[in-house]
Order: sequence, then C-alpha cells, then structure tokens
Amino acid sequence: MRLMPLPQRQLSCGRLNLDLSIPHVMGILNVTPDSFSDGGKYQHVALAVQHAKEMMAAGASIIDIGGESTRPGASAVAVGEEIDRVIPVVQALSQHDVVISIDTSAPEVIRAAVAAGAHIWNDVRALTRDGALQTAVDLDIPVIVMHMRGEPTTMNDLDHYLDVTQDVITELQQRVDVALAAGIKPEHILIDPGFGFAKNAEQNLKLLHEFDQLNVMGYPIVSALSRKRFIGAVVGGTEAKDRVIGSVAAHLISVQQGACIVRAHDVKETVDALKMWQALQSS
Ligand code: 8Y4
Repeated sequence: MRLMPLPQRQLSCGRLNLDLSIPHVMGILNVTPDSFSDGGKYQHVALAVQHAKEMMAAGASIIDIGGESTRPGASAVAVGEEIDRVIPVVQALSQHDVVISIDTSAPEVIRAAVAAGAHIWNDVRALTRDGALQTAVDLDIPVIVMHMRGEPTTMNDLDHYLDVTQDVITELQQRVDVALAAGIKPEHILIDPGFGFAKNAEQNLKLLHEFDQLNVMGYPIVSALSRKRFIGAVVGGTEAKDRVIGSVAAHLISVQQGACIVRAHDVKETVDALKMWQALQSS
C-alpha cells in the first residue's frame, strides 16, 4: 500500500524534458534595475543574457529569471516594468536548450513570459495573487509552490511555529490542495519549503535538518538556500560572497535528503558538489 504519490521522475517543459531522478541546478538571473548599473535597456538585456549563458556553460539546467522591482506588492505600473525587463531575456534564452523559469507572482508577467518561451512558474506567493490559479491552469505549465506566510514585508513577524517542518508541510499541502482543486495537474506541481521566508535562522536550520520529511508530500522538491542570511549567521562574514561555500554545503545536504532542483547564484560550485554526490550514487 502506498500512502503518497511517487514524485514525478520527468518534468515536461514544452519541447524540453527534465529528468528529475538526478539533481539539477537552477541558476539565478536577476534583471531588476538595481542589479546592474547604467548603460540603457539594450545593455541590460545583453548582460543578463551573457550571465545566463555563463550559468548554462557551468551546468545549470534551468535559468530562473526574476524582474520584480521590489519584493513587496507590485503596482500595475511595476508589472509593466517587470514585463519590459523579463521578456527580452526570455526571448533570447528561448533559442537555447535550457529550461526557463520565471520568478514572479504576477499573472500578467507569466502569461507574457510563456508566450515568449518560458516553461516554469516560480511563484514565492504560491499562486495567491488575483487570477494566479486560473492563469496556471490556462498556461498548463509546471509551477513551484513555495511556503511563505504573509508578504515579504510582513513575514518576519510571522515566524511562530509549533514545529516548523510539520507546520510548513501542513501549510504547503493546503496550497497544493487549492492548486489541485483549481485544476492544476499534479504532475505540474513542485514544492519548496521557502528557506528564509517567515522563518528565523534556527527554524531554517531545523527545516534543513529535517528536509527529508518533505518527501511525504510526494512531489518533486526544490531547495533555494543560496547566500541566504541564515547561512551567513552560521559561517560568519558580512558579504554575500562569504556565503558561497556554506550555500553549496547546504544545497548538497538538501539533495542528500531528496531535493531535485537547487536554486543557486554560484552555479559552477554547486554543480561540482552535486557531480560529486552523483558519482557516489552511480558507483
Ligand atoms: C542573497 C541574494 C541573499 C538573494 C538572499 C537572497 C526563493 C525563490 C527567492 C526560494 C523559490 C533570495 C525567487 C530570495 N527565494 N524561489 N526566490 N524558493 N522557489 N534572497 O526560497 O534569493 S528570492
């Protein structure tokens, strides 16, 4: 008797297929205005595409493109700007054999991105925006359902858990149930515990220690620990670059417990660590 569905071993991304029986690195591509200096829109696009190509060469299977100006609630104008930043990069990358995910909560942005060739919806707000569920159904694409409480502006006060891992699983399952009820296909659902979102350092560490409990949900698991503050709290140092090795270690620990996609800034370092792990699996 099997109590849970077996997680999808293949993720169908349009003409591309992702083999989830091996771990993959999702490279982070920020196209927010503060992530580059002057030089005009064309140069911004060219630099972003160049960065994406470097991550692909380093072994990223997925590029996660994020263009939301400020994490807290985007206005209608901001959504237009987000589209302007993200779409030219999607168009350029869709010519290549790489899975494109879009870090957005806005239905308008994901619709435009999928029309331009994007494959996966990575929504830190777990399809809670108006029209998000129906948009995911209409587009018929894989979605990453992440755990968070409140909004990025309010989440820091919402870190009260009885048992962080169990509570995250319960709350994630509620969002997954909402997605399924709306008509999203089970084979299109990936889950993510949302490290750093409404969780303090101690809770993030407990969640990583107990990461394998997420497997009870029966969906492929994404982990996104890259350079996050709680890594800095462990390894020390003030700059993001001081957190690279801690992030690689944390991602590896998540993969050992069942994560099949890790979202990372430092693709080469992460890919090498996962190659080492993979070599032991097939030995
Ligand atoms: C340095 C740079 C330190 C960035 C922290 C950060 C997640 C995510 C984010 C996540 C999924 C971030 C878009 C926060 N976190 N998507 N996105 N899961 N699926 N902070 O945990 O990277 S943004």
